[in-house]
Amino acid sequence: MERTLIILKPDAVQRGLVGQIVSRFEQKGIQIAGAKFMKISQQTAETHYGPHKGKPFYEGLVKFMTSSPVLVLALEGKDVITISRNMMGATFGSKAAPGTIRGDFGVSNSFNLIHGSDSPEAAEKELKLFFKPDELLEWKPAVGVWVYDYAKGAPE
Ligand code: IDP
Ligand code: MG
Repeated sequence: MERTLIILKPDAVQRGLVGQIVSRFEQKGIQIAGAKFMKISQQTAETHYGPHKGKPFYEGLVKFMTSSPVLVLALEGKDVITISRNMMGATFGSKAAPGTIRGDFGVSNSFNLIHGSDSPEAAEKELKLFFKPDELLEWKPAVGVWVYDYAKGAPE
C-alpha cells in the first residue's frame, strides 16, 4: 500500500466543497491515514512549493495557500498517488476533464481546489512536512476485503 499527501486548498474549504471531495476518495475505496485542519504557515508553504520557486505564479501561490484554512489528508491505497492525481484532473480548472475534481468544481487555473503528491519521492517528503509519524494511523477498514481482491494474498 502507498500513501500520498492531499491538500484541500483554501478555495475548497471556503466554498464548502470539503465533504464532497473527501466523499469521492471514500467512495473510490481509498483510505484516510491522517487528517489535519490547519492554516499553513509561510515557511511550510514555501518549503512545500519550493520546487516552483522562481516561477511567475510562485508568490501568488504561497499567498493563496496561506490565506485561509486547508484540510490536509494522508490517503492510503494501492497506487494511490496515480489514482488520486487522475481523480484531481489537469492542473487548470479551465482544462480539467469533467468527472475530475478540478473539472467538476472549478474554472480557475490557480484556485484549483486540491493538491496531490506527484511521485513517491514527493509523497514521502510532503507527508513528513505535514504529519508527525504518530499522526498517521494504521487501521483495517471493515470493508477492506471487499475493496480489494485478496484471493492471491496481495491486494488486487
Ligand atoms: P499540480 O497542482 O497539478 O501538480 P503544479 O504545476 O505542480 O500543478 O503547480 C502547483 C500549483 O501552482 C497548481 O496546483 C496551481 O495552484 C498553481 N499554478 C500552476 N501553474 C500556474 C499558472 O500558470 N498560473 C497560476 N497558478 C498556477
Ligand atoms: Mg505539482
